Amino acid sequence: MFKQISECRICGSKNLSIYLDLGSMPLANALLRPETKEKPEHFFPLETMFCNDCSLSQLSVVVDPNILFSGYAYRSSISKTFRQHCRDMGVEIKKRLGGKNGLLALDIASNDGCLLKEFRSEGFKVVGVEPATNLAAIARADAITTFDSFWSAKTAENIVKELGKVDVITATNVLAHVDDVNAFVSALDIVLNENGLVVIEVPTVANIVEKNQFDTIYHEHLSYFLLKPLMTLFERNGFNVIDIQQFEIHGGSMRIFAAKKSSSLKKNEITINQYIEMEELKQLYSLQTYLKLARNVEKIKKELLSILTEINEGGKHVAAYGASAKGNTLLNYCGIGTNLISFIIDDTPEKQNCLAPGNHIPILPYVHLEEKKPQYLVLLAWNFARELISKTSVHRNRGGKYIIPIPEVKIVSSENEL
Ligand code: DWN
Repeated sequence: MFKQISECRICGSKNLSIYLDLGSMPLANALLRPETKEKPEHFFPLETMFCNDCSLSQLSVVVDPNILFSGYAYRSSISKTFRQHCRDMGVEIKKRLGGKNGLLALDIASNDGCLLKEFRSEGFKVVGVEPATNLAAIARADAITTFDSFWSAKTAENIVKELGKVDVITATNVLAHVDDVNAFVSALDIVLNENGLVVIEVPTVANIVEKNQFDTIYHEHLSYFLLKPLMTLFERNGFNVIDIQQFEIHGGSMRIFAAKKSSSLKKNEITINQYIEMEELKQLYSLQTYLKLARNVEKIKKELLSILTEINEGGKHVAAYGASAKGNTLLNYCGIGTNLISFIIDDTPEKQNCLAPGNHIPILPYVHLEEKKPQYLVLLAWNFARELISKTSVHRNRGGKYIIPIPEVKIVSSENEL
């Protein structure tokens, strides 16, 4: 079900140091469905290692991707904020490719077609690759051509055979989930046109370390990238990183643009060098920087437990919003269960009426918020705090408060206090 990692997946070094051990944890998206509630849960080590040679952070184990991703409960399009992010990306990429209509866009790990629907409305022809058959079916129902498989050279060849080469490849929040990153990147070369663009989005390690986002660590996320190791990876596989942008989405993401070494697309040397300088300035190439995170994680655990205990002992009722994967890392690491949080609201149909993995907190539809009227809502999807607060006026108007757990535990009454 899983394998131990002893070499860095980017540079092959064995000089790896564990800097954060979150213990034995269940799979963050392995919700317990009513029909499988009695089945035993699988727990795996959740340790993060730093490569002392290329600075890549990576988990010490790789869980079989077929276990992680074949039936997947996460839908990208649930969040209005993320849909807008995809729309803006479509506009940006169309501009970078000369503003033409009819270009072919491939999204790898296309989920429910969220990004491709926005690209289609920007005038792209679209095709997706999605291994979770439940999500691929949703995308196809929206007339999005979707290959239900993992990304591979074979999948790339099949796309070229059926549709020809593509003009842009997007991969948002997927490269971090891949064990053989060299095979992943080299397969891009098969399907991309000579002057095509690769667009990769991954969580920013700088934010994970500086903003205590340890809940972003779970078994789906095998790697936690800095720009420097990503450049090494792409250059080794026939590409150059030609630009980089940063976004707030998902707690802070970097978007890197890559092109074939033979491409005529221009490289933005200044921006790339500035970003590398930032990584150096923040000492992100030094193990010491990461060792601080462990201390901050303990602080968050202590503060969150004490606030929730005090509220419950005071006879008040606490629920949560957003049955996110990150939320399960947070709850399970802090040992929080139904003793402190009675239920989690989530708008994802596939998650409702399930139990969250490990802590077994019930996940319920929004209507329960109005029925059960908790005084506090822990925003487990704190990365969408504004969106969640704006849609819970019923909770706010009765004096309900929000607990934001990351980057430090705080209680707010409205989005103005974020
Ligand atoms: O990398 C990944 C990120 C991008 O998404 C995947 N491995 C899995 C997933 O991680 P996550 O579950 O921590 O992501 P989110 O997007 O922070 O999860 C938000 C949760 O909150 C989802 O279950 C949907 C839910 N939600 C909701 O019910 N109503 C979110 C919003 C904005 C809402 O309005």
